[in-house]
Amino acid sequence: MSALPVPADATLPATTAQLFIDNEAVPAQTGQTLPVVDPSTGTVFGQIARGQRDDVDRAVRSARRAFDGPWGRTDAAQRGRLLLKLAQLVEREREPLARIESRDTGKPLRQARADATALARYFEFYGGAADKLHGQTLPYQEGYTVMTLREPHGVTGHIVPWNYPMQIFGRSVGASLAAGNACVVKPAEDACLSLLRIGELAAEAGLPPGTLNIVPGLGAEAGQALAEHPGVDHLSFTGSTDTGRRVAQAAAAHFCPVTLELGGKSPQLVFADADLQAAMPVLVNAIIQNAGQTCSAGSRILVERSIYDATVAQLAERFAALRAGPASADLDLGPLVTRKQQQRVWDFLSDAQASDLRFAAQGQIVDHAPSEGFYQAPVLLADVPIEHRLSQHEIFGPVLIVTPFDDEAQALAFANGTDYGLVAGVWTQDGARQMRIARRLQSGQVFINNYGAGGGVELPFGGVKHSGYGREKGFEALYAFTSLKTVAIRHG
Ligand code: TXE
Repeated sequence: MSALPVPADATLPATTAQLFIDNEAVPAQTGQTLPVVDPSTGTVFGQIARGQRDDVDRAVRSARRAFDGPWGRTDAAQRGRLLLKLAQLVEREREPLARIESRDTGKPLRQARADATALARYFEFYGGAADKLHGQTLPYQEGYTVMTLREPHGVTGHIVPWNYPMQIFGRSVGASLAAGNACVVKPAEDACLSLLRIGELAAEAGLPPGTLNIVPGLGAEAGQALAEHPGVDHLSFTGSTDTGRRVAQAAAAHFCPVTLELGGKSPQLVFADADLQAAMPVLVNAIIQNAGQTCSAGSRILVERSIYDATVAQLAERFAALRAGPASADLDLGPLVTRKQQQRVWDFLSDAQASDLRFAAQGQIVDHAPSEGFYQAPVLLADVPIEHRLSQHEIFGPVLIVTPFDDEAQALAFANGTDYGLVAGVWTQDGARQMRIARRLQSGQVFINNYGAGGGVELPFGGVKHSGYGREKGFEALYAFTSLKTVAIRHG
């Protein structure tokens, strides 16, 4: 039986996607389900099993058996081969995976395709890295040999949000499996179909039963149960700051280490000497991609006053040309993921209106977009004071904030002046300033004269301050998924 309704096109009948445990599709123990909603139309097109505490427990036990059994005995080179095989299967299934994701999340098709490509690349990167992760020998006193061993934690839990299910799954599960852990994944209740299909592909690639288990369900039920489970040895969480705090508290009760990626209010600093022509499409894309529902969205632009009016005018021209519509129409933006997200963005925009902020430009929702879909036209807000709520909080929608600054010191103060610190962009031709600012920005990543570096599977990623802690992506992530053991031998 398939875990999935497999909605490879937009017209499939409603069926129920099950949990994926021990390489098998199984119903939730309560038999309960949750609706799957198409954000482009606002209609229900399927059901997913509603995993709860008992299901999470079953998945953790299954992962433990795999870790103590066949998976734990699989050597690093073979783990790498299996991940490379999984990468190939994801490539083979790129189009159906993209279509599932696009329907489930509302992403325009080409963005969903890019996510599937990135997922394959994560498995490829970590497949290649699996047998290159090792400890060291350390100089110590005469008569000793001391070494460190990098060992997997055991069972790792992964709480995945709905904005980039495939990419976030790839970066955390890929690294964890490469390091030798067995995984239990709790996808977001709003978007889990692609991940259930990937579970099946992992089984097809040859991962032993229990190595990768997927339990969809509500955050407060399955998510909380996973964070609290004493059998989980490491947790990766991507989502909101409030939920991240709850997850970290639950994990602390059993001393479980956590990696937290909690979003941001990422600034791009544009100085008067910037190459504006090169910057402009990047500035727009950084907030438009995935309808602004991106943890690293470039959601604030700080512009030196001498070029401020010209920059806002150029941005406004581009914003006015942007179009939002159904995911299948593959426009600049799809709908937001849920009615709840749409309401959240509306609340921020009502606040902007109440505060008399300047709406410098707005894109359009195309006429043929279904009226029940969760659409939001992109909005450009100019002259927004740094202390305003819209400058301080993550909106998670296609709303770009622009603020002028007078000098480098003020630019830095504004850039660092929120609770977040995930990503920053700096646009200037002045090499000394590039380095000065890169060092002083409170941010996990800094991009100079670019933004996001095309996704950067290889580039360590994570935040400071309320954006979280720990690093994902790149080789660095592998360290988080291992614990270091020191072995000291006295041989005289
Ligand atoms: O997030 P939650 P929501 C931000 C963004 C967005 C806001 C709210 O600003 O507008 O969060 O989104 C699971 N124990 N980001 O409500 O609640 C949940 O099921 C364990 C930023 O969707 O953080 C889902 O799988 N897990 C972000 C995941 O946590 C729990 C991505 C994220 O949900 C849980 C998403 C609990 N008690 C939202 N409660 C980013 N950093 O990219 C919920 N979950």
